Amino acid sequence: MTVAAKKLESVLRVKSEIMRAAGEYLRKEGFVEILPVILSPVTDPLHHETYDGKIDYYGRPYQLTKSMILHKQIALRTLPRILAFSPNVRMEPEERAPLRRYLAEFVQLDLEVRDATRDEIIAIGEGLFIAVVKAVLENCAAELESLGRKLSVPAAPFERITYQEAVEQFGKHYDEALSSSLSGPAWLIDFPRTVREFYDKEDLSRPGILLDMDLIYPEGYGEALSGGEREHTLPRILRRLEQDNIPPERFAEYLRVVEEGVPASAGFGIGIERLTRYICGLDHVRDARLFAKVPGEVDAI
Ligand code: ASN
Repeated sequence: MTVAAKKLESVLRVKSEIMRAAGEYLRKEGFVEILPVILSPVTDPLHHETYDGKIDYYGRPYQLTKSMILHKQIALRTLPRILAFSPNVRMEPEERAPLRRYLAEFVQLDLEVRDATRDEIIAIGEGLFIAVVKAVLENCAAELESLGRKLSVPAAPFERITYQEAVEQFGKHYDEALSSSLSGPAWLIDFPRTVREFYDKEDLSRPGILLDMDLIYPEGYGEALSGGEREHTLPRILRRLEQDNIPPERFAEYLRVVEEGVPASAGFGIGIERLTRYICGLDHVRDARLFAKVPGEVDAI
């Protein structure tokens, strides 16, 4: 076995443990795992441009899932707490490749909780992260050793920084500088409406500010997850679509269900390859999975 193959084996064993431990932690917290959606007439519009994965089916455009956010809200009509290991296809432009944390195909552990607040979902995120790090330290000591990775268990609650503070301190492209400045994972909260998608809930007592968050890894590894409380009423969602210049017809199927009623909720999605990259201390997210597709590269299998 080559050194590279041996390294990949260690990474994939750690990744398998991450997924096992995350599922176990969430099940103990009352979550039920649902199967992911791959194909739908609606998906996350995202705030940044990607090439659309469109498939024509009986003359109707279906899209490959960019994130399961809209389906998570709908699933909460049936179950109060859900998780899914959700494959996402985001055909990012080549300019993102140098950031070393984008893949055109990746998996996020997506979860959503009926009637939850952002504080409640942040506490679940901290518990999940700590449980995963502990499990890897306990069950993958040999793999971490062979990867030369030293990890410590962070203490909750994690530090919180507002978007405005991050921009004041590190500028608009705060990402890498903020992450490099941290000694442990930290929450970035209160994004402005103009930089996020329509489904993150606006704090009506602070118009223009959202009740959402990212988790940022330390050591320059950048963004770990995104989530927040959700807009769930038809008038609010229509208003947000209008503010984002998105024609409501684009989300007709979703809006029909919203009109029938979807519950208030909060949740997040944490990228499994990025989490594996951080835990294993890998230079590039491509080293955190088999069959990695880096934006701009066309020869991947
Ligand atoms: N999964 C994220 C969320 O729950 C959405 C995303 O990935 N864009 O908010």
